[in-house]
Parts: sequence; structure tokens; C-alpha cells
Amino acid sequence: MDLPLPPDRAGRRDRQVLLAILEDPSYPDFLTLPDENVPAFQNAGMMMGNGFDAFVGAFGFIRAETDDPADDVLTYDDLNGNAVWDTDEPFHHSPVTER
Ligand SMILES: [Ca+2]
Repeated sequence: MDLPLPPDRAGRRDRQVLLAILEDPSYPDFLTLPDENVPAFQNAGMMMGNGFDAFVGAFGFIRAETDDPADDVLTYDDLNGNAVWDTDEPFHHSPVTER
């Protein structure tokens, strides 16, 4: 296996150790996924995708907010004070505080 080495010495040493393990016949399954775990990883991938989809969808709810955003974790900066989201008003998260 011929991979380019990073310029720093620590990275080069780490990469050499990794390559030695990858090429060691004593560890034929190193960094491979056991067949019995494939469904769990596929399910995790689907759940992660669904999570990203829900995250993107949340922006629709945030834009529709018209009440006081003081208790919202995710909200927008109502820069013109009209209590509705307008194009170019940035989104932000509120710091977590005890209530
Ligand atoms: Ca506004």
C-alpha cells in the first residue's frame, strides 16, 4: 500500500503504525465491518439522515414563529422588530441557561 505521508513527523509515525497494522496478517479484519453489524450501521445511517432532514425542516418552524423567542433554543434575530422572520435575518441558538 503506497499512501502519501504528511509532512509532520508525528503524523508520519502515526500513519506508519496504521499502515503496519493494516498490512499485518494477524489483523485481517482491522477497520472492517463485521457482516452481522451491517444492518445496525445501515439503520444508524438512516436515522442520521432522518435527523438531518428534521433539522432542515425545523427552520420552517423557526421562520413561522411570531411569539417571544426568549424561551426558544433555536430562533432568528428579528432585526427589524416586526415579529416575523424576514429574508437575511440570521438564525441563532440561545445559550442554555437554567430556568
Ligand atoms: Ca423581522
